[in-house]
Amino acid sequence: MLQPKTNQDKAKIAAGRKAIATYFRNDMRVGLGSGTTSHWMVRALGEEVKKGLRIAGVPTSNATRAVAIEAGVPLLDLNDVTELEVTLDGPDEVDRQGRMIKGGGACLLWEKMVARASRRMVCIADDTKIVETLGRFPLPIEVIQFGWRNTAWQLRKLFGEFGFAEVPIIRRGGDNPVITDSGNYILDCHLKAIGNPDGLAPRFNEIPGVVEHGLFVGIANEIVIGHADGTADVLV
Ligand code: ABF
Repeated sequence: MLQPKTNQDKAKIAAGRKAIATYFRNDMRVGLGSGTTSHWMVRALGEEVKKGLRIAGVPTSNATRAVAIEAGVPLLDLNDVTELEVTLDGPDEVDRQGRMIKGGGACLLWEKMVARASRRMVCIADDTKIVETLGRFPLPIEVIQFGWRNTAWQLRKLFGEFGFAEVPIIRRGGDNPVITDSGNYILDCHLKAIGNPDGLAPRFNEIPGVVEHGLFVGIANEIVIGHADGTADVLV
């Protein structure tokens, strides 16, 4: 039995349960997102598996793998599937066009790979995550460790083209840089308001040291927004 502690937990659980009921069917191969919203969804999915739902999932982080194992959700390796039916994953922010900032949990690379390997990607979120304009949440960018300060300089020049005077900040856990599941660093970029996410997103590919970025544009097909009263809405 799920035991939410806060209203935000209740809203996250409502979104996950609605998404499971709406999109998951027997014998599907699914993507399991990272972060607390997704981890509540995985626990709820474990309850459905115990009731007989036949499903298997690809975790988008080592943390999600551990939650899925504890919940009794069968797991798949991304190397063993060419396509997943649907991925459920949570954002740090999502706008009404379904564009997201993700990466607050430093899992954006595997999340974007699994989302891209899926026929459908559904954003699951509590109602505090909806924004009119992306950017209030710092944009995470995953970079290789080699030359990361130069990569940060290249990013600063790119941001200048979009009118930002932003200096990327390496994410630390205590004194040391955070290391992602793939062994990379995360640079956080406090852009505050990203007026043209569709124009900015492809430009990161010009910088060799950038592995992946946290702008998920053109990826989510639907958004499921949960509320503390246990209800949830599907926004297409
Ligand atoms: C991960 O979890 C990240 O991509 C995203 O930043 C974060 C969302 O966390 P939560 O669901 O805890 O708000 O998916």
